[in-house]
Amino acid sequence: MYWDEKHETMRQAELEALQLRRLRETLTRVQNVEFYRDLLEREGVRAEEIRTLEDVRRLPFTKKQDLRSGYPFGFFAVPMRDVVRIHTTSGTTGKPTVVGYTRGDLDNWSGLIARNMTMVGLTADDVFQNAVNMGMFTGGLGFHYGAEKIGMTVLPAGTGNTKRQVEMIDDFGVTAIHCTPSYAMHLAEVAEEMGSDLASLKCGIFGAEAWSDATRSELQDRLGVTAYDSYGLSELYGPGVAFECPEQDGLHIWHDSYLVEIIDPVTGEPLGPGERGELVVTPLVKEAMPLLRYRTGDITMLYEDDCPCGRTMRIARFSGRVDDMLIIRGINVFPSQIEHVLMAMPEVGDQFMVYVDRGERHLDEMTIEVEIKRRFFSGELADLARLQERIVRALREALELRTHVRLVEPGSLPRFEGKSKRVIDRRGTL
Ligand code: DLL
Repeated sequence: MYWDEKHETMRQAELEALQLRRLRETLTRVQNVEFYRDLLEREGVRAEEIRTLEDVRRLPFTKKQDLRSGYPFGFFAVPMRDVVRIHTTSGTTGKPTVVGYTRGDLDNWSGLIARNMTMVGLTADDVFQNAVNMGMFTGGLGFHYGAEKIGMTVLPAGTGNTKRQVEMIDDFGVTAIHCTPSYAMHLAEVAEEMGSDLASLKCGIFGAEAWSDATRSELQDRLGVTAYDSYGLSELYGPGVAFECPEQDGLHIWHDSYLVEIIDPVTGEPLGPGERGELVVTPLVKEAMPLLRYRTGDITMLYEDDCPCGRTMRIARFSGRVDDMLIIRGINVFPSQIEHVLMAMPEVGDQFMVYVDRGERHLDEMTIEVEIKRRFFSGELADLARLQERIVRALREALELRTHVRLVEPGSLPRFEGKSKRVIDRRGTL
């Protein structure tokens, strides 16, 4: 099922012509932003020189720090009276990144989300619970207007009050839910405690943070849904950049609206299909805040082949962020690798926390607290010791690193309503 069949299945030549036209329009729009006027002049790049899609590589990158330096409205390319909405990122340090939208942007954005939800079979007959923060976070209003565009019955539930969320699913016959994968785990736990099997639910849309295939299996089993991965970032409108189809094998990125490159994060050189690197995106239809070659910091790769669903471009599920990478005694560790190992073990519960400390002799030490499922936790001490040793071994194989593992009681680690914060690095500044 298509929302916008023409754009979703465009063949190469036609697509490239559209991308190039839109890239050139974007180059005109960025001329209204002082930062870009100066940058392009400094780099000696003139818009007229961009004649093919490959020429995009002649343009400079835009980084998150650049956007911060323009706080609050320095990257707006239209007068404020044309900006009809503002969202911000949840920056944990310093000022957030500010994103502006024109009326045209809001229409484009909700159209992209409508594509996603139509792709997985949702229609005006569905009842949709939107269980993410409805405020400055783009996930809330982004999905709200996309779902309304399709004509779904929308519950702007927000986060928190999880028992009430479970009751709403049951009482209102909710068929589709949107939340972060960490909140979905918590919702499953509360529904089980309440004795609800969430019978009406069939579709789960989870995103805003990385989650593994093992977590997907668990969520599908416990919530009784088909779980789809949803990717986006505020700087590129928000959610709606890439989304899984019923094949659940890679995410479709809407390439009529986003020009995609994968680069080596260190050298900035382009990487080909099948090679993992940093996703760089030039949005092609953004009006209020056009960007050139935005470095997302997210790690993925292009698929080589088309999808059996008929849609073209696909990228792999995300394996982490360039800046999430922990360097422990010289070894690169992504939190997603830890999640992958833990979620594959049947005794392990839903939650874990990672602590990194500078230990004796200035060596980095990684300690992982792991919740164990109740039926295993009450077992013999010797069994627990064996389980702990097994986890240490599995982690050592995956990470090539010896870690400390502490098994903890079910329910004792923090739960997250929005994005999870599972890594606490206590080494101080390096
Ligand atoms: O998280 C937008 C969003 C809302 C996406 C709801 C999906 C669903 P930001 O708060 O700006 O925007 O955070 C963007 O979150 O650069 C990734 O690092 C991470 N992220 C988002 N979706 C995924 C995903 C929203 N599916 C940052 N897998 C991005 C892995 C994700 N990481």
